[in-house]
Amino acid sequence: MFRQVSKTHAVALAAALLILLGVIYFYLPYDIRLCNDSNRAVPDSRDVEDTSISKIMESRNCPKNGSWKVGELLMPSKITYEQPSTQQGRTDVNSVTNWNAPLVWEGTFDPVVIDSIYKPMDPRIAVVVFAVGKYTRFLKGFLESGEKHFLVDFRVTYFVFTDHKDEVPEIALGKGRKISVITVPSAKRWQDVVLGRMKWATATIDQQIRGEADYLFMMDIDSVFHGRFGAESLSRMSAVLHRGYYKNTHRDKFPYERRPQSQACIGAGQGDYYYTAAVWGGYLEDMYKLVRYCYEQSEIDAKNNIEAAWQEESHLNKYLLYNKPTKVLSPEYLWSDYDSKPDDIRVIRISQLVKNYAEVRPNGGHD
Ligand code: UD2
Repeated sequence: MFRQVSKTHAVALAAALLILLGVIYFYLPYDIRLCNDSNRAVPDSRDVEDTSISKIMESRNCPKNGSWKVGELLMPSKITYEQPSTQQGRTDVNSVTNWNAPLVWEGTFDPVVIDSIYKPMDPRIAVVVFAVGKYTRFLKGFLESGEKHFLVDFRVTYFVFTDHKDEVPEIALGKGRKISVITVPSAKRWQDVVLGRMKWATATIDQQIRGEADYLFMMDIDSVFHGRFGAESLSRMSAVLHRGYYKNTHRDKFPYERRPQSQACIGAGQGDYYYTAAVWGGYLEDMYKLVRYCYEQSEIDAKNNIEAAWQEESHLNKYLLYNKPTKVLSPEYLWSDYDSKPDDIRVIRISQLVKNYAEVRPNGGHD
């Protein structure tokens, strides 16, 4: 009898213990369950979307079955870098927007810190450039200088859209970097190339790039890199201040589209900054949404017999007024050989070339 009771008790006790262990396990912080590296905070995969970056990051040191939030700023231990200061920094320029996004200038970030955060993520970066008609002449300079300065040591694919496949030069590329050539038709008007970029990019992101990249940049081809254009430029949506309007220009003087008939219209008294359409980038899906938006809005305009003053740049500015960029890049991220360098531009990272518009464009003409 005694033996029977104790056996029943033992079974009940074991069951209770098991339940208790189960409860403790369930309520244990998720990072303790998955990862022994106490330097890392591993996000709770229960509220995390499964994205390609999170898949890449899973394969890093830590959890095999966890996932990571895109945009997290994880840093490996044992990196040495200068202590950041709350008192010292750039005082000649504003380095934060009024929606609290970083405004990136030389001196506002430590490349050692930035690289140690982003390089282990090993994101795939797509760069979409168009070289239609005579613009193929700019490919060599852009690509060669990109290999020296653009997200060096990152996986980069340059998607070159061109009507002259045979004019895409052979370039020595770094490890993990490639060129993918996409054929597009020639155009009679430069405006059609500029706007056509939105149409072709929308279709190609949808059909091809989506499976091959985590971040995407849209860039003008007639530019050359001169300095580091690194991971400090990466964010969900990064837009570059147009060099011509970044200081001392009242927003009512920005070259926004002003005609109410256009979808891109921005009224007086509105607007934050004037962004260039020559360099913009972000997470692939956010960029897809924006590129498609520019395409669709310009199509609506075309049906209404209107073309926005600065084509896709006008639609881009309209979108970014209501969907604020998560990083604003200073004009270091697109300067121009037309202008001399003012003191607040400490580094020219990429610069638009001087070109003979009448000679290089199919229908000639300046802006
Ligand atoms: C400005 C913007 C540009 C766009 C355009 C809209 C700057 C630095 N750039 O450029 O982003 O918003 O205005 O009007 O502010 N292209 C060709 N073949 C052509 C014509 C253009 O491939 O025949 C491509 C090429 O990649 C070029 C880009 O379109 O870099 C922009 O054209 P652009 O350089 O002629 O226009 P631009 O300098 O006025």
